[in-house]
Amino acid sequence: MSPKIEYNSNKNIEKSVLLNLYKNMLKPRLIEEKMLILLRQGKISKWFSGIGQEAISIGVTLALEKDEYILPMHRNLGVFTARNVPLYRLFSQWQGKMNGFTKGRDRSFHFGTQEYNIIGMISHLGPQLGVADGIALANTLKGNNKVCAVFTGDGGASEGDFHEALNVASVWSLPVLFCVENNGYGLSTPSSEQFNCKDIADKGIGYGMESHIIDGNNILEVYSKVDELAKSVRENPRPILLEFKTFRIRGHEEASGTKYVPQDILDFWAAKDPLENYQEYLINKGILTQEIEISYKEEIVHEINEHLKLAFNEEKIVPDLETEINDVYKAYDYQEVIPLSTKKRIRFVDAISDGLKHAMEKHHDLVIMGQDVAEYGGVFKITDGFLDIFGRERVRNTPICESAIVAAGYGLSINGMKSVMEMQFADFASSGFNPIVNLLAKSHYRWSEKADVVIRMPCGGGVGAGPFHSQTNEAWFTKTPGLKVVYPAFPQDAKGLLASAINDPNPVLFFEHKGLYRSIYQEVSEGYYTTEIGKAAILKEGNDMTIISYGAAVHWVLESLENLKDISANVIDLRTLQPLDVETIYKSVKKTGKVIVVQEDSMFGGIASDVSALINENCFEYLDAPVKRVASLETPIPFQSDLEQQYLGKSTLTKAIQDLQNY
Ligand SMILES: Cc1ncc(C[n+]2csc(CCOP(=O)(O)OP(=O)(O)O)c2C)c(N)n1
Repeated sequence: MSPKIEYNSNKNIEKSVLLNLYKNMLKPRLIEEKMLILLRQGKISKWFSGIGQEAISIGVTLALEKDEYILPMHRNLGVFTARNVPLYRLFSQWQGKMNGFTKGRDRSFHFGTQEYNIIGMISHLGPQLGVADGIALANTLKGNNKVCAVFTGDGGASEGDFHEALNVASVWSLPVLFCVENNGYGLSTPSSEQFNCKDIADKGIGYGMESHIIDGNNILEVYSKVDELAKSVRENPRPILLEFKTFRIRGHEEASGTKYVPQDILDFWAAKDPLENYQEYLINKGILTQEIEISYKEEIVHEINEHLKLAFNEEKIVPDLETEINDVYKAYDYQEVIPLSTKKRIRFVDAISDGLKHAMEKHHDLVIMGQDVAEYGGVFKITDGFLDIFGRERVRNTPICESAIVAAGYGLSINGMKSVMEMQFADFASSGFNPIVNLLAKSHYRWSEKADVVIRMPCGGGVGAGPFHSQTNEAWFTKTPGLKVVYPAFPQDAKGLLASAINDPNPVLFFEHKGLYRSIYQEVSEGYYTTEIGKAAILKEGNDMTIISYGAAVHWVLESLENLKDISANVIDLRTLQPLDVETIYKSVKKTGKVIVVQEDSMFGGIASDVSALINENCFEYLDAPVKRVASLETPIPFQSDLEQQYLGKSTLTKAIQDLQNY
């Protein structure tokens, strides 16, 4: 039988390399064959087969240097085996055991390992591509001439994340190989229902990006083409789109089968099996002998069996509550930098700008990314003049690609750098929501990897900006374990808390109320200092009641109390919403016995509700009245000023305080 794949024998590849490619392809195939048996025996739960696609994983991985990052997907077992990840660790990972990579917290290939420079996927497929942008950006800024490869499928390539990541990579000339495995189907959906151009490679034109079509079943073509392109990208950094034509010969996952795939297509691709064809080729060339074949198989099967034994013999994980809770955030030793005594009266907006500038001076690996942040200085002028001081590499205008930029921030973090992303308006975080709540928030818990990213969130109403430029959407994020949420009300706090947020290796959403930017002044300490995250401030001492608030609503409270001189309230500014300073809250409530929690956001599901519930659960015996919440209407926030004033909870606050006093 002769191979159904044309191998170009002109390629001058050494015999040892030819055999190495074969052995490397054989390994994932033999592992998979074993896994399919274990699946039938009910010993593993789910399997996404990459049989028939091994040439792509192996060719790409072996063409890259070992310290170059690869971001694989769910069918790229070969990436892991070609990087020599110990098999028992993979088997433990799939069985949810401790020797895996996620302490049993995530399954299959949903993990990364810095040791092997492999960054695994989250289920959402597309965000992976933006992470590669960030990793590549860090490589570029370090000037290390490294390339990075990221995988996706023909299905994943339909996601907005694909568009955003390619667009950003092209605009920034990032050294990324975007590897699309076009295997004909995304679950049951054929490529013809997934996209409407002839080849996925055609999409490169739209991004101004070089692209190539490669026979993904031909290991020699994959390896030599990727090797050639990787060398070229190291010399001349740029993104390249690679479409690997291949086929998913088994079901999406083992349980789902392939009934929806016409038999003639399956037969066609079965004949183009990358391993069998290459084996034939090597035998015909006299390079692969029966002896070598047997020795490879014996060695690999022995390794599989030994490592399986290790994994099966490993104890099941015993849940430990404290470990689970503690691993949500990366442990971090807060370093207090005490403020200087010299102060200057400045606005809220100036304090944030000043804090950010000091952080840029302190951290040479800190990058600012955001729309219009460079020459224009950002729409609120926070980064005005930064470009001249810190240069274009560190103060980066971004395309309108929120999702890719959040993901890129994560990629920068993975590759050892820090970033602050300016969300132009907090409202637009909805366009970057997935990477915030799934990539950044869950990273440390899932695979012990930090997400050293701060997202600045200019937010809030009272400025006549309508439903899409006025929301205060902190509750979208406080509910997601793994994020820290900071929300200052005063310039001195804003400056110190921003410095701390940037020092903290965990992802921080930093809310800045735009109504405060130019209306609130304070004597603010000069120079660099930090303010601890997670500590509330007591603004007024009093005994009649506790009033708890944060952000602009703190100023509503102070204003109301100006007109209620006979009421002595203990006023707490939370400053941080996640983690919440419950000690300060409980201490005050136990002293006063009455509480109002005030938020600018609409009522249901907000911070006030949770603070109220915590007080009820923990301080019930001390309460002399029901906990009162003051918040805005259960409508979107309207534009016209009278409507907006009616919407905002501010107008109901004074009466609420009086009612509680009289209760
Ligand atoms: C955002 C998102 N939507 C839907 C899914 C469910 N899903 C998982 S894999 C998959 C098909 C992916 O197809 P493709 O990218 O072509 O990769 P393949 O499985 O063919 O290798 C789908 C629909 C998901 N994981 N994430």
